[in-house]
Amino acid sequence: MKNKIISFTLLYILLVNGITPLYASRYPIKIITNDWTTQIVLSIITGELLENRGYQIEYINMPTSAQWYKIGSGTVHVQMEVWQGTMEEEYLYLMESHSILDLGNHPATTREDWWYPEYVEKYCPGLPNWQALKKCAHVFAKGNDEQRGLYLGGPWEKPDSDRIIALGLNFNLVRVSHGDELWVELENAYQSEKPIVLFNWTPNWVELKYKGKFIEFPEYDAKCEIDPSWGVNPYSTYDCGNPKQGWLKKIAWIGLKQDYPCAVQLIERIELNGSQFSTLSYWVDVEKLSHQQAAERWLKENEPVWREWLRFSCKD
Ligand code: TMO
Repeated sequence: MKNKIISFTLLYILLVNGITPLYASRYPIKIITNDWTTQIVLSIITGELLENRGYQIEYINMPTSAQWYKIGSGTVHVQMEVWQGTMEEEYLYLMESHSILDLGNHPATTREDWWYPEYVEKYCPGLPNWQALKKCAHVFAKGNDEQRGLYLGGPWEKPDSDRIIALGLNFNLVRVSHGDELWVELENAYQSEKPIVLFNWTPNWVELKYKGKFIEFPEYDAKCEIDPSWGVNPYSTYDCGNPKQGWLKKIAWIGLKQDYPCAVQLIERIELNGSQFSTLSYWVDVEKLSHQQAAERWLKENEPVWREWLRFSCKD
């Protein structure tokens, strides 16, 4: 009888605790997709390569604002594009709390900031210097407020309304909810040479199609965002631009390394340069390929590149 109880107990322990973890550890790797082109296409490329190595993957779509807590707690696992200009603060916070891994930088220099097509200089002499915006805010006005300019922002930026106030700009901020909406407005303005100033970044398709420039705000400094006394406005933070030579990196939830060290190694090996990023977005935003089609085209045209990424021995 005693033996029976023991063996039942053993069986129970085995079933509940012994066998389950074996399967539980083979969870799908969850890759975050956000709301701009290259991030989505690169996520699909990454997913295809992980599948090629035998992993199950899932794409989880969310805005960047919702991702930090989730990647820090392991609800989602991989983010292929973290941009310094808009996301450094959250990245540093998660690194300091030891909840994510830095899986390396892409070999690309990035910039994210206010941008305008070159013809706008006719309407606002003195650009790209930000001081010029003080004199010609009205040129960018839209709707019934004829004095205040309109700045069209993306869903990712730093507190731009703080920057507008800190620098004494007579501008309203309007944010789109998906990156694609910026390009609709840009195309419309471009067709009729209307003044426009909007959020843009590099690498991106825009530089392959249009001439234009970033506004030169006061030079970025980490202190600008935490120390009011720093910079042109001694009472305010955010009185500067974003970094001009920003990084672009990949991150993962810290637990992924323990569960799937080889998958982590593969993600470390995946990297694109600036012109590859621009090209991916050109295929989608100008040539109108779907994200999936762009990922497939890239894989087809760059087989030696990704074969090399896959060439390492490691098995999870
Ligand atoms: C993060 N982004 C490239 C859209 O600025």
